[in-house]
Formats: sequence, C-alpha cells, structure tokens
Amino acid sequence: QDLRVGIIGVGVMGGDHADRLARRIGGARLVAVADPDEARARALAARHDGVRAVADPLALVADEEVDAVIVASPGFVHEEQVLACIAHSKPTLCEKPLTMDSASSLRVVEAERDAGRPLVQVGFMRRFDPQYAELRQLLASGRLGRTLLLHNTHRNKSVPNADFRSEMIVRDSLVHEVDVARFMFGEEIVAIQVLSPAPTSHALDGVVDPQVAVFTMAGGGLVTNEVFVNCQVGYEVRCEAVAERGSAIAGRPQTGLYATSVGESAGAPGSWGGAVDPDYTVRFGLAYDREVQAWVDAARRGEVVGATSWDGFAATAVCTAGMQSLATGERVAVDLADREVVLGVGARAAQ
Ligand code: ISE
Repeated sequence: QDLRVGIIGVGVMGGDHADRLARRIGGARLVAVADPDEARARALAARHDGVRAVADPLALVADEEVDAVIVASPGFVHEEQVLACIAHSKPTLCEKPLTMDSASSLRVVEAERDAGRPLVQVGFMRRFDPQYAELRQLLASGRLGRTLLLHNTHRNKSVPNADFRSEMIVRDSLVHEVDVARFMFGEEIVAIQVLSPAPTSHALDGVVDPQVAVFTMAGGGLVTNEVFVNCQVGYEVRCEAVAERGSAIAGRPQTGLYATSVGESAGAPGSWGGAVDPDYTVRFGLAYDREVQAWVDAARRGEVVGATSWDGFAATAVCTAGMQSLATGERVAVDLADREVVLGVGARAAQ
C-alpha cells in the first residue's frame, strides 16, 4: 500500500517535492499540502489530482489519512512541527536546518529517542548526490589514505535581497557544508571560525557575502569553505578532498570540453564550454529524487536512512557557534552534547 504523504510549506522546496512525488517517486502518493498561506496551498493542491489543501500545518500532521510528512516550511517553525510529527509517530523528512539553534534541535533528538523508534530524516540531500556519495565511499575505503583536508565551494547566483541577513548564509547555506564535512570525515566538528572578506557590491549593505569558514574536525583535519550567495554566474557547489595519497573532487562538471577563453572561441567570454546550473533544484534534482525515494522506502520499513536527527542537531550546533564567530571573528568551540549520554551507549557513530 502506498505511503500517503503530506507536505508542510509550499515554497520552492514544497512545490518541488510535490512534483517529485507525483512524477518520479514510487510507493508513495501526495494526499495533502498545508501552508498558513491557504491560497498558495490551494494553488499547489490544484496542480495535482486528489490532493487536499489545509491551512493549519498541525492539522495536516494529525490527519488520519496522512501517514508521513515532509516539512518544507521555514526553519523557525520546524521545532513545533517536527515535535508534532514525532508525537503522532509519523515518519518525517525535515528540510534543513532541523531547527534554529542547538537547544531546540536537541529537544527534537530527545523526543525522537523517547518515542522509541526512528522517525526523523533531515534533508541533507548532498548525501544522495552520486558524486558526493562516491567521494564519501572513496574516502571511507581508505584507498587514498587518511583524509587531511576538504575544500568546499558553495556559490549561488543570487538570493532574494529583501530581509536577507549575513546569519542566513551560515544557517541556510553553510549548514550543508557542515553536514558534508561530518559525512566525509565521519567525525564531529569541534570548532569553527567564520571570516568576513570585503563584501561584493551585489549584496545588500551590511551583508557579509562571501564568507569563508574554517572547521576543525575532531581528529585535527581542517575544512575550508567559501560560501558566496550573490556570485552572479550560477550555482556552483563542489568538494575537494585532500588525503595522504591523493585528492578527489565531487561536483566538477562531468560533460563538455573544459576550455576557458577571454574571447568567444569557447562560448561566452570566461565560460568553460558547458553550462553552469542555475540553482539547487537543478544541480541537486537527482539527489532530491534519490533522497525522497530512500525516505519513502525506509518509512515503509519503519526505518530512517540518510541524515538523522542527531546529524541535524550536530549541524545546528556548529551553525550556532558559527553565528557567534561571524559576529566576533573569533574561533568558537562547538558545544555538542555527548552522543552516548543523549542516545545511550552503542548509539551509531557520526557518519
Ligand atoms: C538554500 O536554502 C539551500 O538549501 C541551498 O541548497 C543552498 O545552496 C542555498 O545557499 C540556500 O539558500
């Protein structure tokens, strides 16, 4: 029997997941969408057969005809909504960030633990991108020796400028690199420093863009991260790992001749002969498909795959420290609870 899915939040990701469930995911069907903006919810529901629009997200969670929930609302309402999903024992795929700060994320981890069964997957879709997954496997295989460094690049063409704040780069964009670092190293991050270069003139006055963040891993490895959300060109995301016997890059274009030129011979000036993806829904479209399919399959088995609530909490804890570092420029130690104390001895290690 198909998993009956409800989606909370009908913005970019809610709409994208609705189309995905309708067209590309097996074993599940979208039955309801909820958003406080009821007109928008109705418009999305009308695009799909047999989908109801609900104004109150918590009513969708309680709905007996909804078996599982995708939370694609803004981060500041995640805690209440995910806690409601746990209280109703509904498998949940929560878009990042899990919540806005580490204390609230820890409350989610504890509620899921007390519920006694795994229910929450956090939407760190990069883990399902074929190249990121392959890089993780390569590093874990030991073929390159011990991993020493990661260099992450994360560029968006632009962000909606109204109300944009520097903290959003840490909480909404850098948070992906936090998960990538933990995933690739299989270790926690113990400290973060966020540096503020001279900003681009394309950012709002007072917004620090780009930002460069440095993570220190528990084993002493370092991760450098450039996050630049008004780069003007397109969506460029990649991860280079440097290990004792080699290096590897996930996220380099796979097709097309790599040729650069100041003239027109290789395409537009400064281009490489292929197209740069416009945004994350395109670049990570396949990763989202694989992530949602894996979530559906696991939910039907009563399991959770991909990033767990602990991974979501650990990422939020690093970003909480990162926001402090953004304000002061200092290196800030990450205050992470002891995993075994919270989850019990024998809990799965970071991965
Ligand atoms: C956005 O919220 C995302 O999650 C994207 O993956 C990220 O690349 C972008 O910078 C964020 O604004």
